[in-house]
Amino acid sequence: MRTDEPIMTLQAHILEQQAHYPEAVGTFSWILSALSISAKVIADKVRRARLENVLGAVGAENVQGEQQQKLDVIANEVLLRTLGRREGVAIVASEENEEPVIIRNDTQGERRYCVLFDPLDGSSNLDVCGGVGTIFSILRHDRRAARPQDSLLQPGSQQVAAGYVLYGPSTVFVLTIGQGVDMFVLDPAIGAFLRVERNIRIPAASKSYSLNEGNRPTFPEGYQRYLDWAQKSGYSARYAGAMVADVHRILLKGGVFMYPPTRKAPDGKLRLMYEANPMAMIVENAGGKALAAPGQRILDVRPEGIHQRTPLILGSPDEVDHVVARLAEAG
Ligand code: AHM
Ligand code: MG
Repeated sequence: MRTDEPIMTLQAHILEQQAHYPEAVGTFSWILSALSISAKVIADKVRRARLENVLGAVGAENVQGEQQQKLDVIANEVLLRTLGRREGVAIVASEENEEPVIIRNDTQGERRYCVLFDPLDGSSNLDVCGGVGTIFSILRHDRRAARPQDSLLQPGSQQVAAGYVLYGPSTVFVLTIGQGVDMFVLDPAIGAFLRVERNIRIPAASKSYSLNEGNRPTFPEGYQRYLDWAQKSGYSARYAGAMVADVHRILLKGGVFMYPPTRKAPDGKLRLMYEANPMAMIVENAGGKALAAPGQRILDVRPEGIHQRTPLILGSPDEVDHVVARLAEAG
């Protein structure tokens, strides 16, 4: 944190942002404050997981057919309980729940929002004390939608805010509301997130790529060409196996993150609504690029289902361009 700037909490930052919108009545700010409380509770649970014996799988699979970790379930409940009580929330959708939770669907009254989240991304890292995160996306609730849940099916370009929380050596909250990207760190001594950086700009280039190279034999040819090119060009590989940790590194240091289509996951593994859209909004608002394929911006993808998956290429603009050039060569 710079010592020549006033100390600014996340709460104060949200109020400062709200002041730019004279018509705002604070509903949206309440939702962000619920997310900040959830982040503090989840950070505490993650830190105490080994002590309280809540590591490992619950033995059930989530809607995606993946093993649920005990902490996936706990983090999901924390978010549902915190957000479910907030006035301005119409619908909550979680990667861990098959159906969205409709909280309110009145046709009148104040403006309401939909909140989508991945409660604990990269949760298989928990057992080894690796970084994990929460990712969220906020959309305006569309009261005209035929069914309330159809209101969720908006392209990422319609998000009003997006962010993530990284539970690492410190707890970091990265938020974009419309334009800039700002970063906060939890000060455990006072229980508040403090602003440490404003208007983050992603480096335009950095010789670093991040993807699960174990899947290389079944990547489309363009990705193989890219890896050949990058390795000949002196690139480093960095992969935490938790998207929040990988994207956070790229936001600050540059590089490119990819989850390409594979034989096992022909549409890629990552979820459009809970992972790709919020991360794409953050990266674009920091000056980076986020694509599903050459010429296909993530934020323009029209969702057909809330759990749909997408390939993802995201990061420093020059580095994304290098990947796109190799994909285009391969046709
Ligand atoms: P999750 O939401 O079930 O935790 O899965 C998403 C995670 C991402 O954080 C990470 O980038 C990716 O899965 C890693 O997948 P893989 O193990 O196939 O490399
Ligand atoms: Mg995830």
